Amino acid sequence: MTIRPIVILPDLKLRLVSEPVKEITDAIRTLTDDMLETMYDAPGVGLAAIQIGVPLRIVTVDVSKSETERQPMVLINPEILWTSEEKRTYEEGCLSIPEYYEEVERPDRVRFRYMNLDGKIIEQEAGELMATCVQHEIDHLNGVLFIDYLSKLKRDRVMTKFKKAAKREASGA
Ligand code: K1U
Ligand code: ZN
Repeated sequence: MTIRPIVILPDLKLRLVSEPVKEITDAIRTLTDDMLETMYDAPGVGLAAIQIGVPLRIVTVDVSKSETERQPMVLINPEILWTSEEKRTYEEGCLSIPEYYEEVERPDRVRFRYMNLDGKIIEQEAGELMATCVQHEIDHLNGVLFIDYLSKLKRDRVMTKFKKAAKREASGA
């Protein structure tokens, strides 16, 4: 398993709409192993394939927050089927926007469908952090970032900060 570099804002790859996975191959299994390794190393509770530069509709999730009893999940071609009217607010972060956290309001509960690595289609309902995380990750598959839910002022501020950091990095300063 390999820890892969995480794509950071303002990289435009983060705005791509990822393609569905057509077949579960050894290459897909290696990719999902690497995604889990990268997610645990970060550390994060979720990761979308595009965050390591691969525009495929794959997400890894582990909301257990436990190093001893990990509960890794691999969601292939995940889709939201239903969202509750009730909303909840959670202070979100993003591995592609390091050290920036803001409260985001989203549906409190979701019902979603995905394929697992055995090719089985699974439907599941989730609340709490899992519901927030699944919505955040499926947004990544559609090129949407949590900062898109913030005011234009906050979004512009964070974009400017990360554009400046990328310029500094490119100039070697
Ligand atoms: O997709 C990502 O960028 C990962 C992101 C997912 C996420 C965070 C918060 C709410 C919903 C979804 C993260 O995992 S950021 C890191 C994080 O939240 C965390 C890391 C270690 C322990 C607990 C949380
Ligand atoms: Zn994210």
